[in-house]
Amino acid sequence: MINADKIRQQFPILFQEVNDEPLVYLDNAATTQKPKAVLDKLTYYYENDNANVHRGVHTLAERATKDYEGAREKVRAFINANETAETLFTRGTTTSLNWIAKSYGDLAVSAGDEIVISYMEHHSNIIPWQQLAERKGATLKYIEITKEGFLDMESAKKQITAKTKIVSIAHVSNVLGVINPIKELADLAHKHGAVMVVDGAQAVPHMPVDVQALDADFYAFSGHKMCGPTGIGVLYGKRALLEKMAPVEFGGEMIDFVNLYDSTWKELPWKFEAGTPNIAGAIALGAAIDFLTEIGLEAIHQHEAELVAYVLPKLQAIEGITIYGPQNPKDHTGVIAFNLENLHPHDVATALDMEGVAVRAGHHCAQPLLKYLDVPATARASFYLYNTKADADRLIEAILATKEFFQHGSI
Ligand code: C6P
Repeated sequence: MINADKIRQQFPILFQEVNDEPLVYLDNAATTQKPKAVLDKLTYYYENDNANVHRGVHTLAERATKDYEGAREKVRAFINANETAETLFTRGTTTSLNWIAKSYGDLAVSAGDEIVISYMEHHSNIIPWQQLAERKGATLKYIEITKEGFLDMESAKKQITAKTKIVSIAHVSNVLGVINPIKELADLAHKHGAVMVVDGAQAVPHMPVDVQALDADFYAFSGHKMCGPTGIGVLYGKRALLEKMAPVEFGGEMIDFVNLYDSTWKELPWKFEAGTPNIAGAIALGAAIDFLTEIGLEAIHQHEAELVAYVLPKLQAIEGITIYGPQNPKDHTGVIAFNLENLHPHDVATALDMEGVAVRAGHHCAQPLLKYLDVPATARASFYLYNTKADADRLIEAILATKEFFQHGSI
């Protein structure tokens, strides 16, 4: 059990008023807030250790390099990668997925091959594959979603065939709030000789993830959704695949020898990390990992499950509400997309903001999914470890007040 009231004390940003109301931050799927430990780490680094990594022999450069590579080891341990060579620092999930599609995609996909994704993917896990399919003359195929909001495994079995070279699926949907059966999908992909790519943006911050147990070939996630800074993320890849792949970017840091007309690359993981990396971001991500690990990912997962078990029935009881994804709290993560009858989600989000409650409204960068659900946009509340049942109550009260306002013109 975690004590969210105590944990939230470590997040200074949460203690402010928005529109004269205490802030309730429920937009964690977009980005999470940062604890003091992460903010302090950033300041400490810039005040004490700032230097470029891997090149200098002076003391600051050595300290920066030690902490940057130390952060990589923290990432490795956090997702249980086999070795640090398999954990590359990127700008975030989007960059990680683009690197896979460009580097592995160009290597492994030819005309007539198939790439399989699903209708519940984020644009970052759609467009790189569309581009790859176009470059190579390959076909992009979609796994269906069941009426209940789960990935349809019968459809997966039909779509993944001997022609499939890549399967790429979100571990957790940023709209439907479902956890997808990655190990089962990986087994299916491997049976047909395809690789399994996982978009872990909404999973790694919220539950224990073991890339080896999942047998994922590639796994992508972002630091800013797990209490770390923006501009830093991770691409995990199995060594055997990364070894074969060409770097996506070229320049300083990633080279071994540069001749006039050709060059050789450093070994993994550095061959992919061209230019000065986001050193402070990586080190602060390491601090975020320490912070989350100390609380415990299983405990965080349980806490969010408890919040969902508390808030989902209360939401479901609101007249005229539609909640997307599975209706049983035990099948739903802390990402809850909803609409109120006759109200535009942007109006709902604006009205909730007037009550101090921050939620997202829009297509959530998942336009094909919203089209599939036949809805132009939704509101979305998303919970994290510092949210409490009191926050859930404020959400419910604000939704009821919003309904009242739009029906009768006053709150
Ligand atoms: N989803 C949301 O509000 P980046 O922007 O690279 O850190 O993450 C992209 C991304 C990829 N996959 C999934 C499942 C995601 O949810 C996201 C980011 C945010 O839902 C911002 S659009």
